[in-house]
Amino acid sequence: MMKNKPKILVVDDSKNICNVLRRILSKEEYAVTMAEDGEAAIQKVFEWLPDLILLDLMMPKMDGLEVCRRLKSNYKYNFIYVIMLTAKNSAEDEVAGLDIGADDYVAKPFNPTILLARVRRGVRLMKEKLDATFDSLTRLYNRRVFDAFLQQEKAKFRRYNHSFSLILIDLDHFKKVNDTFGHKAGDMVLQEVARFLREDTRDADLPARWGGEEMAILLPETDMKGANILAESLRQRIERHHFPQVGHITASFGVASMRDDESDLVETADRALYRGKQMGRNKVVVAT
Ligand code: GH3
Ligand code: MG
Repeated sequence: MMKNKPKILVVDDSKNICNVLRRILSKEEYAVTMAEDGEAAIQKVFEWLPDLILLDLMMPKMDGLEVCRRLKSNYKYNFIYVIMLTAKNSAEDEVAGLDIGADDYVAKPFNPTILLARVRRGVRLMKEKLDATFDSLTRLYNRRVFDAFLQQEKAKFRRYNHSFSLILIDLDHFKKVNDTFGHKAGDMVLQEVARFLREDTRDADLPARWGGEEMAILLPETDMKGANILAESLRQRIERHHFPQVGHITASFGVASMRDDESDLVETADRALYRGKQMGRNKVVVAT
C-alpha cells in the first residue's frame, strides 16, 4: 500500500482547522480525507482504512479520546497511527491520550513544519509495524501471525479443551477477473473482500490473508455451527456485492472445527473448500 500515497484521516469539528491541515498536508504526497466528529471518524476508518489519523480531542458526539480508545482496543485497527491534536497547555489531555494508546500528540496551535515532521515519522513507523504483521494489500494479518495464533489456539485446546474453528476462503475464478479487468481491479476486489472480513468478524476473531486470493479466519471459542453461520453470511455478502469495475464475483468456503489434537485443521478445511469448488463453487462446505 505504501506504493500508493499514505492515507491520512483528519478529524476535527472546526472546518477552519481542517482546511489549514489539508493545506499543510498538501505539501507532501498524501491522500487526505476529513471527518467532522468522532462517529464520522469511526465510519471513515471502517470504509477507508487510513494509515494515520490526526485526531482532535474536543469534538461533539464522540470525543477524540473515545475514538482513540475504540481503535486501539481493536486489533483489527490498532495499527493505525494516531496523532492527537491537543489544546496548548493541557498536560491532562496529553497524558490521557497517551495512556489510551495514542502514538503521538501535537499541541494546538501547531507549527506546520513540526506537524509535517511528526506525520512523516508516523507514516514511517507505521510502515515498519505493518510490514511485520500485516499483509500490505489487504491489511489483514499475514500468514506468519496467523500461524502463531493457530499454534496458540491449539495449545489452548490441548490444555483447556477450548474448541475453535477455521474458515478458509478462496475467490472463485479469480484468474479470470485479473485477465478480464486487469490486476489492479483484482487487487481492489481483494481489498474489498478483506474489508468484509474485518467488518463481519468479532473482535476476538482473526482474519488473515492466507496467500494469493485465499483468506482465512481463525475463530477462537467458536464451534462448527457458529463458524458455518459466519461463512454463510460472508458468502452471501460477497455474492450480492457489486464490485466497482468488476461486477459480481463469488467465493468458496471450507469450514473446520477442532475435534481432537491429531487433526490438521488447515488440511481439513482445505479439503472442505476443495469439495465446495467441485460442487460448483459459491458454496460453504463444513468438514465432517
Ligand atoms: P478457482 O475458482 O478454482 O479458485 O479459480 P481461480 O482462478 O480463482 O484459481 P487459480 O488458482 O487458477 O488462480 C488464482 C488467481 O489469483 C491467479 C492469480 O493471478 C490471482 N492472484 C493471486 N494473488 C493476487 C493478488 O495479490 N492480486 C491479484 N490481482 N490477483 C492475485
Ligand atoms: Mg480461486
